[in-house]
Amino acid sequence: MPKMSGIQSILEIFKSQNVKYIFGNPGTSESAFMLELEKHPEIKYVLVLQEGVAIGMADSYARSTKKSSIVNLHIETGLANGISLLHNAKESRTPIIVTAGNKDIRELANGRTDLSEMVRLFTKSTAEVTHTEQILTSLRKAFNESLNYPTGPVFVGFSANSLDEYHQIEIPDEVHKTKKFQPDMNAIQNAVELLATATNPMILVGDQISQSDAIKETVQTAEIIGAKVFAMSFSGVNFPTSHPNFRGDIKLGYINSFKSIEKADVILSIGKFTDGYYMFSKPRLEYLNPRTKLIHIDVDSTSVGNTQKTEVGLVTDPKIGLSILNTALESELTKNQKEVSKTRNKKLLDEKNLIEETKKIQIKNNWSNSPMSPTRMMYEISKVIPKNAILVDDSVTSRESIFQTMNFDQPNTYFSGFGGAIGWGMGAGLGIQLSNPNNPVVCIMGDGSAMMTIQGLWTAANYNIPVVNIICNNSSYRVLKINMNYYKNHVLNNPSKETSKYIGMNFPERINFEGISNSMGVKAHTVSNPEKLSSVIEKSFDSGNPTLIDVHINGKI
Ligand SMILES: Cc1ncc(C[n+]2csc(CCOP(=O)(O)OP(=O)(O)O)c2C)c(N)n1
Ligand SMILES: [Mg+2]
Repeated sequence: MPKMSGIQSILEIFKSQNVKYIFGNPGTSESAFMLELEKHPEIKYVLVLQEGVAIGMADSYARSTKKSSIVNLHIETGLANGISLLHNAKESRTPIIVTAGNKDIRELANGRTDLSEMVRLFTKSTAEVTHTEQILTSLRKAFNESLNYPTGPVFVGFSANSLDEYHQIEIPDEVHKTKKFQPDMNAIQNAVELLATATNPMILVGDQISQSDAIKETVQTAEIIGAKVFAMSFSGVNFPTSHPNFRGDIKLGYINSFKSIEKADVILSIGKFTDGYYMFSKPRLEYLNPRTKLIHIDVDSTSVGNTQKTEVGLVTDPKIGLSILNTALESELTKNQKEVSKTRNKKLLDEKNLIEETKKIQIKNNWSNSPMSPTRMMYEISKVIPKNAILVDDSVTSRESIFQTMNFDQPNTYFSGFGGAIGWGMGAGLGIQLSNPNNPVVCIMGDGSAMMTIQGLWTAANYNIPVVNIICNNSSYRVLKINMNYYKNHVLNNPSKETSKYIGMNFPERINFEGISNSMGVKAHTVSNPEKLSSVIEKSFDSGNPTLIDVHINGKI
């Protein structure tokens, strides 16, 4: 067994796991990391100037490659800056391994912070290596736990002594995703019985579908049972948006979402039951109509049958579980039941055609608004976005217009953040571009969100990561205004004519993104005339360099 220092073995383990990038921002406690990295040209250190950018990059990189990504932050101070977006990674089950240096364990009583304790709430598991001999098992555990179901971020801290002291270590083989589990066949039978006799079945799709590559299986289920499909989350492509059965997003806990699903007699929910959107008092704790029977599929036994009344719980990988369910449905549905499903599918197709017509009318109605409407902005983008482009979406209230003008039918063509912390997009665009070097990447962000991690532009420029960044500049935190109105009208039940003053939700002057971007080395353009937008986008893609387009749009609510 070779003898090496702690930090030597950490980087040898990273190498054995085929780690290509470390996203980070160093401090003095990471000196050992930075020095040892000099001997590892196969691992590229990507410097960010704000920790949120590193987490955003690692989040999208891991989701796109379906492998654990590595972040290295500086002790408690750098870690604290990363925690906001680490919350998103925890919510979206992203396999990130966050590492940090810590003080020597002998300083336990001399002001050494318990980093594990600090990040516990935002990770799947945490560990602090206090002795060199703990490195192998702690990192093996980190790769395994981050990558195996339910996937998620983990933290490993390293005391200074553990990095410098020597030990004997056998470098491990690469860790692979191993635990894909089959469903309980009795539960499958119960699900088949419920779905076969349902008169108004619906499906709620969640992000575990894109994570498990289960789009095809979900589409099959929807078609076999003739179900309307809603996305309770859509941070990856969980269902083809142009499919006749797909009806877009719902936000569980909100009145309109309840109205969309209250008539379902059976709901098949796939992935984590998505909550967290509703932030007011008087929440609806049960999302479904009490008469609706719920079948819930997820990879996490603690999420199935958890807060919601559940008729059938299926703890399984959705790809495997749905494929078994589909075979059973195909063989057990009667001829008559199949006919009924077909009729429902036909009705859903007619409805979808009408919806598509309405979308076209809405685009026309918003055509010549000044300032430009978000709908016109997205229409102009849709005209010129390359066929093989990947769209990274952190556009907040402009998202609706993205889905009004574009479809996402193929896996890995669309990514958005999930979990609520703004600032995800700026790093996420870079992470998607690094993991997909041959695809054009366009990253659409709200002005508020972009400003949270605007330092990402420096990283784009310095590593020449050619993302086309597009800002929805509405000079406001528009979503907060919409939510303020909801609060007044539906929570306080006080729909007075007098509008709120929206304190803390307006930027009196439009932020000068062109100036900020140019100052960090990313060539930028400001566009307020919609006629000019598509040609600026085309030129940006053609440049092969990172660019920023600041689009001045209407923030009216
Ligand atoms: C880190 C963090 N700080 C604050 C918030 C509260 N917040 C949620 S959305 C939002 C504004 C988003 O504005 P913008 O990106 O401009 O999108 P718009 O609503 O204008 O479409 C804010 C401040 C948050 N979610 N996360
Ligand atoms: Mg805004």
